[in-house]
Amino acid sequence: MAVHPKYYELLERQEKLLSRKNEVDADFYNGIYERYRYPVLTRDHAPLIWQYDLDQETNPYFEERLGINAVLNSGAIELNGKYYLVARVEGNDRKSFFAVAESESPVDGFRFWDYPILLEDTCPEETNVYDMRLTKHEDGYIYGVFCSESKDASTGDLSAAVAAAGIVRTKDLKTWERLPNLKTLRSPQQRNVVLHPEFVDGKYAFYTRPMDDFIDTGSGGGIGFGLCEDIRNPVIDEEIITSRRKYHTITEVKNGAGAVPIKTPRGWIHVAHGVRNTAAGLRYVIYAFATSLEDPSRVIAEPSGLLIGPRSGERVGDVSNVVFTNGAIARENGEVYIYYASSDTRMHVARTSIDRLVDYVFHTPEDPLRSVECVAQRCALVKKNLECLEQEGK
Ligand code: M1P
Repeated sequence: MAVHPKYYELLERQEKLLSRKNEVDADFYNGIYERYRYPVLTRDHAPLIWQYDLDQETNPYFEERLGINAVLNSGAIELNGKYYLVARVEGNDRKSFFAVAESESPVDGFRFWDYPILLEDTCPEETNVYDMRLTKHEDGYIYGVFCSESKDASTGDLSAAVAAAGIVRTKDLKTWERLPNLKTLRSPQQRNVVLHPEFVDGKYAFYTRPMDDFIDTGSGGGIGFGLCEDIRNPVIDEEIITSRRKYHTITEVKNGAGAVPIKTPRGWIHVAHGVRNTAAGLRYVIYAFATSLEDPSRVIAEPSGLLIGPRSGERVGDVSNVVFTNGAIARENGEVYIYYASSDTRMHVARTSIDRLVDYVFHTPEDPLRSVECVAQRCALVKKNLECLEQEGK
């Protein structure tokens, strides 16, 4: 066996990308967070050994054998001072899988480990897996909760599918134990399920997203919350709704939990996604809300509108006009990194802090839900500002 010389050429080119330093995008300001100029993971970050047969004899034209189409919705975690993204990698065959990318820095330098994660094959009907949320739970495990998708065999519709929440756990991101999929007795389908990091009333607590159907949430009123006694036999009987979908807002069509909630002195801060319909199709944005420390299902603050929307090149990709998050890292020093994918194609990072997020969530006005009241809200701000400027003599 001899390695094809083209491999070394491509490797050198990829190395330039992997070692590129990221920088804050100076063209963007909102005071709440900084955006970074370059994506942190793209399909071009995928190891060449995942895609090419390097052997010159069996691959004389050095053709891609198993291409990678996109790297998107990644869970995120800090462990022993390093940063890890468990990315959703989508092959050219449309199947997604999980792979760990590691870095010394939260904003650049992410490199995939040699092997993607090979999950235990415990669900013969499962066709696809994606969007893992990583929870460092107080029971000592790191849990990965993801969407486990199967064909809906009960109909003749070839596209019909069923979404459920798959669960794995690990201590080192290397060895993964698969647990049974979560059963929600009152909701036929589930996606965007997130495990809360602490026990609630001595039980495992999940944010859910009850759905009647694979795409439409139907009667599912928003982000749900339910308790489960035994994580090795995970069943949720009752789900209550925490962050509700609302008419003529960014969550009108659907919403879903995103990153694992971040604990702050004022409450749990959630970064989630909201979906509305437009003439150009569904538009996904990221929004935030807070729930009570005493009762993490009770919303105590919900600022109006979106926190992160797709911008410039982020707007275009496999599923355009989408930003989606399922991972954030809150560091001990108060910095927070929100990892988000744009247009189901690539991964980005935004930097903020606990203090700034708390200020944003608790001091941004709520959506009064009607134009006339929104204008009144804005006029009150203008009036205050004009008075402020007048006092300064400007
Ligand atoms: O294509 C946008 C997103 O669509 C789904 O989100 P939701 O369940 O809220 O519709 C997810 O499949 C997600 O992976 C995807 O990014």
